[in-house]
Amino acid sequence: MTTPFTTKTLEEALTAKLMLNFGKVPEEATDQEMMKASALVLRDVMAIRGVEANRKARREQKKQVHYLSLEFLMGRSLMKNAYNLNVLPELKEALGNLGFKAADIFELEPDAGLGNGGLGRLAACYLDSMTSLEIPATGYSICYELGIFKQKIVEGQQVEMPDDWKNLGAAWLLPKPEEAQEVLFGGTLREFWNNGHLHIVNENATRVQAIPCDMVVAGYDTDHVNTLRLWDARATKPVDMALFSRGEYLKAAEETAMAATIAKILYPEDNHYEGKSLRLKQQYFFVSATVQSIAKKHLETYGTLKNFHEKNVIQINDTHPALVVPELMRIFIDEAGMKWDEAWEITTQSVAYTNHTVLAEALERWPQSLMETLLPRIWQIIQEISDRWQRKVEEFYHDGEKLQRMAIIWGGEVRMANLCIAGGMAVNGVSGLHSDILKKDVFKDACGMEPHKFQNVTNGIDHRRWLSEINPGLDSLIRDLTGGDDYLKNPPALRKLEAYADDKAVQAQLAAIKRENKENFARYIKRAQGVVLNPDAIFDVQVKRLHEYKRQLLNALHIISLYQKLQDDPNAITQPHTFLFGAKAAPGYAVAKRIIRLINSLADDIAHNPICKDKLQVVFLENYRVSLAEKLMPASEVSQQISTAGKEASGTGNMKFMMNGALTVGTLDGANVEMHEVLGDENMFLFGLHADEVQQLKREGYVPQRLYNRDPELRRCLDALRTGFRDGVTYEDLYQRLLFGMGGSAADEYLLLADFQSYCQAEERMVKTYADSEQWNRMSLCNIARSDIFAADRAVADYANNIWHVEHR
Ligand code: 26Q
Repeated sequence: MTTPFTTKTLEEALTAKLMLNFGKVPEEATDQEMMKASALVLRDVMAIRGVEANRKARREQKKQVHYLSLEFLMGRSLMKNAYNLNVLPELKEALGNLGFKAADIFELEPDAGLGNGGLGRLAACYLDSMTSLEIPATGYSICYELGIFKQKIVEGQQVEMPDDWKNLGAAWLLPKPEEAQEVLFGGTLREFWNNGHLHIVNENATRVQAIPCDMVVAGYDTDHVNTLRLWDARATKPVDMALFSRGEYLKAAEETAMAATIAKILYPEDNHYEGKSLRLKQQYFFVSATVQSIAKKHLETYGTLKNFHEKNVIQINDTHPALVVPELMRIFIDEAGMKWDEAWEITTQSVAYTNHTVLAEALERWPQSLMETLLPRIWQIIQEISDRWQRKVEEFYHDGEKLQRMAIIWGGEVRMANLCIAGGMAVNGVSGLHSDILKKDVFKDACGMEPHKFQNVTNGIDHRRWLSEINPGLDSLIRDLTGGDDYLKNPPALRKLEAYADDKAVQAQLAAIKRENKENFARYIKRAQGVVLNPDAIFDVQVKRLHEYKRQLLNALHIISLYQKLQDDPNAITQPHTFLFGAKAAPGYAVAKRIIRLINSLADDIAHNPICKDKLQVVFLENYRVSLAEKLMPASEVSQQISTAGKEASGTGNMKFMMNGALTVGTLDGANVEMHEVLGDENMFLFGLHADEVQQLKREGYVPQRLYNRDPELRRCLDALRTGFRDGVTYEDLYQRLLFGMGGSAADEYLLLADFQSYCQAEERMVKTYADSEQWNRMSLCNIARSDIFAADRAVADYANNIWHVEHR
């Protein structure tokens, strides 16, 4: 790779940028201005490479990957791009020479929080790997004005604040108004014959302009760059002012209103479907603009759409972009004049669908009435797809129940997952267990008919960001032990670490690195939240979106039981133990918010009880986000991955912890299964029911009250929810939910009580192991060494080889 800068040329570029953009010399510039100038300087380099990458793509006519996702949780880019461009040391030095502190400049950059959690962060990690593996790929999403809300904790409760990230974050974006697309909503269809062809036009539609705002991303150690294309919405300008003053006035106002709302905000529900019409507008807006822009580029290069599937593959991140299927059909038929069968052949060979959840409440089902009025032509096409699919299923199975389960339109709703299965060439789950559940359970019937479509690609994370960039101490140890930086492009090189598992000196180095990272994190949290963490304590961490199936409440119940033991016997805890939580709750998810409040009540009670001093501590980390995770992962020692088996599709936080040497306390769920396959029982702390046992217990009839009656320790914990804590708030509602269920949900839906004792024992084993630091560090090193299986480079190579059929580095 060519290095774009030396320290000196970087200093010159920064100085010139400050002058051009802000009319200032470095001495006068603020940190914010310097942050923007740094972004612009790197952006220029990447943009130039982008032009070359586009030229090359056209010349070589390689197949292009298009990754469509309603979410890209990019986080910060300055340090990441500098790292990938191989100029991070130069940038730090140049900033220093110009009188700035690099760390302060990096810290100023807002997270691009255009995602909720796992699914959005996965898209960001894959974009990095696709680029680093030199795959010609483009990501597509919406340029939300407001990303995932900022969380404040006020009197123990979550309060949401708007995340106005674009003030500073837009420095990375290149608007491309000349590549704008027009997206049509509503209107009435008019059909007419011309030259023996039936034409369909939409009249009186509400039109919205989609403007690309491109974020160029650099790959690691390559000149190749890719683009994340974020669509912004604008009203179409009324061209003719005379028309405007006559009948078009209302239409124009409607279009302005639509344009103003469509890219306004990211829906903050994670793993939960909300049937809001604005959400459907967002989905079609982004899908239509994307498909039009792909088709246009393809036509420019090849002059025909007949070979579209040979030169393009569209990967859809869950069902959220499912409308690509009818939209491709619309373009092939209405705009390119193809016949249905040919259009269908090309469409179904171009689209691949990744499923990310088996939770029934997260499966998208849109009311047909909404589709019909908002997207009349798309609705017609969906009906035709549905009819033909129904005939195919009927011919294959002759089974009414299967026909119902596999239907695309049923009971007045459009089932997006079934549309994706019918309209795509591949369906994949995101871990071995999850993909098995899809094949054997959720999509059993479809798999019986078209088994070739169903695959697994276990998730992965960007190990350059989540290890090398954020944990420099560990990075340098790995380089020392594995003979250089090979592992950055070749993750299996991490396995060489295993040779040192029993090496006392290496164990001590590893421990010292963790200790320093803990101290750094403690300093940060003191500054950010005013809380003092004890670096001698075990850092036992659960960070992820708040959801009942993820069982943060089980973690809290265990802490309550420890606390009660400590109250009975002040010597019950010898090893100081700090429990860290971080979680955002969807604003409308009342139970999730109550659980946040419970954790804060518990934390406050423990903080005020002198018997807990230097023994037990609970801290709720405010506003958990990508940039906080980057500080936390290197400092973590215990990773809590305790979802009810069968519910967490994969998890990716679990991988970040493992890569940074934390040991997992977890259930056999999601990618924890693969983790266990490489680590064995001896290198993690497994507990709880397995997925099949969960199903069996539910079938047999699960009665949590029996456990309550039988187990005094558990009973005492649960009773503490009713009594509450120092702040006088009672958690009777949570108690009721666990024992009796509420509002249609079963008692203890997620089997916390069933797994309680097993969980407590796993934590006990973990604490015992921690006392044996040799053993602990051996396990920790093993975890790091075998985390290569979770590198996004591996996952993306799997997609490239088995689904996309594209070459890669
Ligand atoms: C759908 C319709 C309307 C509004 C919102 C939504 C919506 C938004 C986000 C539905 C689901 C999501 C996010 C799901 C998600 O993050 N799933 C996680 O994906 C990860 C990456 O594969 C997995 O590791 C996690 O196990 C899975 O929970």
